[in-house]
Amino acid sequence: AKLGADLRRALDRDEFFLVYQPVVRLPDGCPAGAEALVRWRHPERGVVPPVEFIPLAEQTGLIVPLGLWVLNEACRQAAQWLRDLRTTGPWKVSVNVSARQLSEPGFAVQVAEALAGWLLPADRLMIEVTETAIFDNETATATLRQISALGVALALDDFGTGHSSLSLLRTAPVDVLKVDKSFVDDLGGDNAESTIVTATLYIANGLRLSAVAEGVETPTQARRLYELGYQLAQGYHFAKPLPAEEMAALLAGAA
Ligand code: G
Ligand code: G
Ligand code: NA
Ligand code: MN
Repeated sequence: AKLGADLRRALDRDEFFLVYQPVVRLPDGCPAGAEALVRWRHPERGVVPPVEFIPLAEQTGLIVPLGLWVLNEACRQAAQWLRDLRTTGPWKVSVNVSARQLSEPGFAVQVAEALAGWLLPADRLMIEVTETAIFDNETATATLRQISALGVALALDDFGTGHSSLSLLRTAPVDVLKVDKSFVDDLGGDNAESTIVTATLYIANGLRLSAVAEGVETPTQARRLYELGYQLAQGYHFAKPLPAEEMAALLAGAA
């Protein structure tokens, strides 16, 4: 209960911040993007990980104002990188959005306002949603179509672990499949996970989508993914979520 009360005050007290995990191109290791991940600097507990407060924020509805803050902070940061770094690389910044936010009728307008307010070109932003967040949710799917029409990319996060992955590819404006870490963990050998990782890339290629392998922790996994034809990956093997300045340094060196 205490944590819930603290969480309600945390936005006003400016206790949240974002870290950024690079998405890298497997052939050359260059950053192709950065996933924004929220952190909470609690005055007594120190940094609280999102697994401890995102579910709470979802239950209480606080995820709506918190998510709006995350969206704006990520757009602000991306626009600043674009001005400061003068990189020509086609990197995007991605933001995780939960079901509750997508069900808010004004969400697509808030995305448009964030882009306009921070002068960020729409093609620099990606929204990450889980299959479960949009499954059987007409409002969410309609919202995603509006966001997609702005030119913002859409990634299906934790792909393969939610509801109805394949039928969503027919109805939702998806651009990127993010293959869940649980499949990448067990990559190698003659098992279901390897088949699923291979099949996901086949589907992505056939539908002209990008595929990102998530949670890559070892050089062996990275090599296997590359051999399978994966172009993009993310995980501790490449980099953990980084402070904004460290992410900026990586983007500055990107071709
Ligand atoms: O970052 P890890 O960094 O511990 O994130 C744990 C979980 O919290 C993941 O499922 C991630 O998608 C989710 N998460 C991290 N940041 C955000 C955010 O800004 N919004 C939402 N809705 N989820 C987030
Ligand atoms: O659900 P989502 O894919 O947004 O979750 C991202 C979460 O995964 C974050 O908590 C991030 O810190 C974590 N993460 C990213 N790469 C790795 C990795 O290689 N190993 C592990 N264990 N977690 C990772
Ligand atoms: Na994500
Ligand atoms: Mn994921």
